[in-house]
Formats: sequence, C-alpha cells, structure tokens
Amino acid sequence: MTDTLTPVLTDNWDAKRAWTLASYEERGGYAALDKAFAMAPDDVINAVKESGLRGRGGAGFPTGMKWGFIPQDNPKPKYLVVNADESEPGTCKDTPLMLASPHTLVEGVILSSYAIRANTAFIYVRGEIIHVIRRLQRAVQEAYLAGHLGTNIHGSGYDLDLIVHAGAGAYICGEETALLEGLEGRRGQPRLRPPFPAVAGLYASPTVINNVESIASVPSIINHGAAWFAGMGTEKSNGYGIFSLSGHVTRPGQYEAPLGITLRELIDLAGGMREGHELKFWTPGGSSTPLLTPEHLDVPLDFESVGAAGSMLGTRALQLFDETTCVVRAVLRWTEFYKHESCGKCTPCREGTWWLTQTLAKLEKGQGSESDLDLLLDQCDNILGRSFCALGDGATSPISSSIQHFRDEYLAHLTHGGCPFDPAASTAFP
Ligand code: L3W
Ligand code: SF4
Repeated sequence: MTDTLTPVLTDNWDAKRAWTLASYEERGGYAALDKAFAMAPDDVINAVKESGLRGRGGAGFPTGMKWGFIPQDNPKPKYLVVNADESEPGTCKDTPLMLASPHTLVEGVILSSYAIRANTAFIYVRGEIIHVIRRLQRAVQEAYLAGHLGTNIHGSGYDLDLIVHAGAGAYICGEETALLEGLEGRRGQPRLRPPFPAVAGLYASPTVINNVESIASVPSIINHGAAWFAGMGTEKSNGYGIFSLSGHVTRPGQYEAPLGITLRELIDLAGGMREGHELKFWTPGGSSTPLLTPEHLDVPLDFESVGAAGSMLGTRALQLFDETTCVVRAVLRWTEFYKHESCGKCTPCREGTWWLTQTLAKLEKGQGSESDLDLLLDQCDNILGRSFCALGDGATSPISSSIQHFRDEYLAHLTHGGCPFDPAASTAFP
C-alpha cells in the first residue's frame, strides 16, 4: 500500500516567504543549472526520457519524447511555452505551485529550454489570476538580476529570455494550439494537428508546450537523477504528482504522492469524508474525465489503471461528492460551463453543448420523459469523436458516465416531478 506523501514540489510551501529568490536558493534552488550546463542538451533530454516523466496537464504524453520531436536541423528559432492556463473544473494545483514557489517553475523553464535549445520561453498564465501573474513577474525579475536568466547564464554561454504572458480568461486557451493563437495575438481557437507544435508551433517554429507541473518537475530530476524519479510510482506511470482533493472531504487541499496511490488512501490522509457522510461519486481529473463511484476507491491513480476503470487520470483534480449531492444538477452545472466555454469553431460542440444543456435542464426540472435519456446519449454520440478538439469530447464525459452509474437518479427526477434532493443539504453546487 502506498500511504506516504512525497513532498517534492510542495516541500518548500511552508517555508518563510517561500516565493522569494533568497528562500529558494537557501534550499538549493538553481543548483541544477550548473549540473545541466555541464551536460550536452541531448543528455538532459535523455535524463528526462529515462525518468519516465509524463505530461502533468491531463494527457500524460511522455515529456522527454516530446522534447525529442523538436527538429534540431530546422534553422528557425525554438520556443518553450509553459501552459499555465489552468482552468479545468476542480483543477487547482498549478496556481498554488506558482504562488508558493515560482522559482521552481523558472528553474524548470531554464533547464527545459536549454535541453531543446530554445533562447526564448513564455509562461502563458490564466488572465484572472492577477496575483499569480505578479508573483511570477517578480520571480522572473529576480532571476534576471541574479544572472539565472539573460545572456551567458552562469558563464555557460547559454542565453534565455523568459516572458510572462497573461491570457484573457478563456478555458479553450488551455488547449495547446488555441493557446498559441492567443500568444500570437489572435482569438483563441484550436488549430488543426498535425502539424504538432513540436514541428510548427509558435510563429510556425518548433515549440514545446508543457504543463506547469511537468516543467517544475525537471529541477528535481536533474538534481536527484532519472532513476530516483523512475523509482517512484508504477511501472508505466513514474514519479509523483500533486493530487488536488476538493468537495465533501474533511481536509481539502494538495496532496503530493507517488502515482498509483488510491483515492481511499488519499481520503484517509485528508481526514475522511465530512462527518456523517459517504462518498457518492468523484472525478479523477476534472469534469472532463468520466465520473467514478465508491466502487473505484481502490483503483490505483495512474494513467493505465484509471483508463482501465473507464475514465482518465487527467489533471488529478479529485472532486468528491457525498450522498447529499444531486448528480443530475452537478452534471448540468458542468455542461453549462462547457456550453459557455465552447469556442464556436466546430458545429458538433457549438450546437451540441447547447442542446445538451436544454435536455439536461428539462430532466433536472422533472419535465422530460425517459426517452430524453436516450436523446442525451444520442447527442453525446454526435459530439464525441466528431469535435475539432478535446473540449467537445470532454463535455460528454460527465453526462454519459452519470447515466451509466446513476440512471435511476435521472428517472427519480421524472417520478418526483423535479429534483428529489434538498438543495440546502449539499454544499457542492449552491
Ligand atoms: C508530436 C505527435 N507531439 C501527441 C503531443 C501534443 C500534446 C501532447 C498530448 O489534451 C487532455 C484532454 C483534456 N507528435 C504527438 C505529439 N503529441 N502526439 O502530446 O496530446 P493529446 O492530444 O493527447 O492531449 P491534449 O490535447 O494536450 C489534454 C484533459 O487532458 N484534461 C485536462 C484539461 C486541462 C486544462 C486546463 O486546466 N487548462 O484544459 C482533463 O482531463 O480533456 O483530453 O502536447 O502536441 N505525434
Ligand atoms: Fe471549439 Fe468546441 Fe470545436 Fe473545440 S470542440 S474547436 S472548443 S467548438
């Protein structure tokens, strides 16, 4: 049983003024730079490949492999872009990481940019989190003044400029190609892939885009070695990750643990469900990942096992709901979110998410009929796999999985003539 937390990224969060350069350097911060500069860039890529680090933004794509896709014979400049547009419902790990320890991310950016031979990097931050943007800007300024950024870093001959860019508050800009459109000054809408950004990304140049947590994990891999990282987690899902517990749990918060820990173990670490209540359903990685139930409490939280259980590990945004929560109402709220955030580029998602909310709202009020459940599934079927990007697919996940696990609860709305739950009893969706 894996019941130990592995504080690496979260290790310094309680330190005095953890976000300052002085505090970060006191704890060995920026020491990985000299180690990496003594290595060839390809050796840094190989170390990340051997560590088994997989993308922490939801899809779990191998990070070192992605870096290896950057064509080094292409004369165009190479770019590193950090996806800090954290917006998936329930996902709240990158924001506290950047707030508590922005220098971990900055150091990770320098190491990763060196590996792919980029001389310009961007952190694309969600526009609403102004306090985080200010903290990152200050950290970047401190790093420049200390010689960790700019020209001839640490006398290595390597140059890097880092720009913090604020988005304008659209969920779709977390999709990597919509993010690039936004960075180039255009409306954030996804681009056709291929070509993948590694070949033609920012300004049509080779670009690596990685999540905040992925890049922030690189300094520890360089400091402690690939084998140290690969020794944690499961066979195919290596290392540790931040698990964000929210909802009806006694101590919601960030729990950094090896991949493969179970929700049962995490709930124990978080003091149990709120007193007198039981888990009813949960999301493993935000609302775009199919819902799971108490039946899945012992599923190892790694990419393979959660997939085998019919869902996705996603961003490890574990939202926990107890028996006071109406699943139909919860799903309606998420679907309204997807409808609002649909960028409108493709018809299945633009029109489909509108139709999903109409059908769901009718059922939630107890005004539909049983055939509306088939209609809902048919609408999902016309969106899933037919949309231009993952937003459309994600919108169908909570609906189809909730009908699979809680069909009776949908029907109870019809027999009851409305929601059978007491809205005052649940604190989940006021
Ligand atoms: C080069 C190839 N590169 C794949 C790269 C690709 C990307 C990465 C993963 O969605 C999921 C989504 C959300 N040559 C390549 C290649 N790549 N083949 O690998 O790509 P992909 O398409 O598998 O995933 P994605 O489009 O990055 C991410 C889910 O995560 N999610 C997270 C959402 C989080 C936010 C947020 O908070 N901002 O949106 C939650 O579940 O639904 O399925 O870099 O270029 N042949
Ligand atoms: Fe835009 Fe939705 Fe189509 Fe994605 S699936 S391109 S968000 S309309």
